[in-house]
Amino acid sequence: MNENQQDVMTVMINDHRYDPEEMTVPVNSQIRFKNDDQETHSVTSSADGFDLELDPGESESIDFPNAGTFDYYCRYHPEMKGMIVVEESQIKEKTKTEDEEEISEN
Ligand SMILES: [Cu+2]
Repeated sequence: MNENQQDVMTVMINDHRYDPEEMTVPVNSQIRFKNDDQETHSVTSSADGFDLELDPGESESIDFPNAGTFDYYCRYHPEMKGMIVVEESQIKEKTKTEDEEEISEN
């Protein structure tokens, strides 16, 4: 078996709940949503535009290339709510510019 090089975290859907309901991941994470319930659920975010529909036993993944807070819910059961918090990773990428000069107070 070839394990993923990337950390893949999983949100399980079971008993009309996302588990965990809140997950914090670094930028560029991929999160897998797996429906372990007996009926169809969705993973829908109106703000960020993702919308997975998962039949029982199905799973799909979403990439999170940008930092932010992403609320989502289930279209079929609006009481089902979850949140993904994507944080800047500690490792700076090479896109950082040098115009961040320190401003000293007088
Ligand atoms: Cu649902």
